[in-house]
Amino acid sequence: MRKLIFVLAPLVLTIGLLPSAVARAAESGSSSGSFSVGGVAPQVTAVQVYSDAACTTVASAITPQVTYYVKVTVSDANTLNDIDEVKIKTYYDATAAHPNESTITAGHEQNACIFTWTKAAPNPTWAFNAGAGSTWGIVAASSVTPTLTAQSGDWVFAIRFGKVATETIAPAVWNFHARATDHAGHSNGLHLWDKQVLWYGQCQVNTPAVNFGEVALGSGFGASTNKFTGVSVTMTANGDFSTFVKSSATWNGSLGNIATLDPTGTCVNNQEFALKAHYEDTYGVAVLVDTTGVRCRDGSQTLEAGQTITTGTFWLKVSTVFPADAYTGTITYTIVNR
Ligand SMILES: [Ca+2]
Ligand SMILES: [Ca+2]
Repeated sequence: MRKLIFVLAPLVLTIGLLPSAVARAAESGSSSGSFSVGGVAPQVTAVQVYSDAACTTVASAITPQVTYYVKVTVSDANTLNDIDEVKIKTYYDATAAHPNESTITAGHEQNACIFTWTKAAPNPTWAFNAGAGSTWGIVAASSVTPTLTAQSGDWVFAIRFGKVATETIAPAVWNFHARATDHAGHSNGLHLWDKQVLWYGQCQVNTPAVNFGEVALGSGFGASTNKFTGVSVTMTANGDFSTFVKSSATWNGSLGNIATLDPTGTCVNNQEFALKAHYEDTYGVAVLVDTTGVRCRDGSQTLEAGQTITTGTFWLKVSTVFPADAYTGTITYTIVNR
């Protein structure tokens, strides 16, 4: 009897396991698999300024108001979808000391601009900060965002320097810096040194007509004779400049007569006239106007608002013989690099 008991015990155990085995075969099962990767910093591997949209011609000198293309090559092992912001700083460096970009915290119309691409749905945004400067620009339609599913690609910023971005005179330079920042706040940047900015100037005449009225034959020059004052001119420049003034060689009468400018100011011949000009209504130092341009005022770098002179003055002299007529011509101001 003791033997039987010994054998039965394993049998009972076996039977007892069977219902459990049948139930397990009817189930579907799954387990979750998972792993994580850390956010890694992007890398800015190249930054350069080009004069063409295809980014084939490197620009070493920049003319304000002309569009240039800054290409920034970025890689991120988390793919470019991880990039939240790409920022370009460009800044004036009077001594080519190459200060770190971290010293540039704000834009300034003469000395710095910060261009920013920001990831956004449905489209990214392109913006610039030049302080009070409004003539700087970024052309969103000409700027390029790379394929964001890629691991690396090129951002192209189509930018314009402002009108008064300081002209570089050696040793001065302009520097660039590009920085990419990802979603985790990791960032990386790269400097680009020693670009030039060329002279830029603009002269706007705010007084549409200089009308001396009816003048006596043979009259002028004199401090109070045939005088027109209050001419307003606004000059905007990113460096030293001179303003020149000139006249058309002939002024045409409404009846078909011709008046001819005499740049010597003597007006000894019939139908000659002459002009003197001074920007501050000081007759004693007024200059004789010619047809090619005489220098009438020097200035230096302005803000974007420009320097407005409202005291421009002209004096007219006419010869003693003139057909009665109303003569009109053109007085032109030009601004040049000084
Ligand atoms: Ca990343
Ligand atoms: Ca100069």
